[in-house]
Amino acid sequence: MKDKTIFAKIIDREIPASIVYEDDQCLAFKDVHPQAPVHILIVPKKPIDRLSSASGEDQLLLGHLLLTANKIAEQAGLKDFRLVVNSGPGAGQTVLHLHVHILGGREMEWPPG
Ligand code: DGP
Repeated sequence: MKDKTIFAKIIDREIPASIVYEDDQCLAFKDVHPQAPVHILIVPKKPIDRLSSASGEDQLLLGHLLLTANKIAEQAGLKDFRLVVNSGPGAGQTVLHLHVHILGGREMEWPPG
């Protein structure tokens, strides 16, 4: 069996996190290294390692993550916000458990680094 990622341990309450939302499919918590005044991660409870590993059977789950991001951003008081999904180490993914970053509370620049 593969080693549990840090996010799987947060989902299983083996390590603490500042949780802001939970339902049967996903958990959202504050990023420990915030890159903006609001920086929240949404992770599916299903352990998909990266976006490019998701398949057709994950279609509803992926839609759920985006609609949940809307809800969490609204709860956080964000009118405008950015979602980021890094898929793979070359794209900056450091934790190999699919997650969506919600960033907001400051002006965003483009292109991202
Ligand atoms: P990424 O680079 O896309 O894989 O983003 C991983 C994010 O996870 C990064 O912004 C920092 C955050 N992170 C890493 N370890 C922990 C942790 O133990 N707790 C929390 N809350 N966030 C973490």
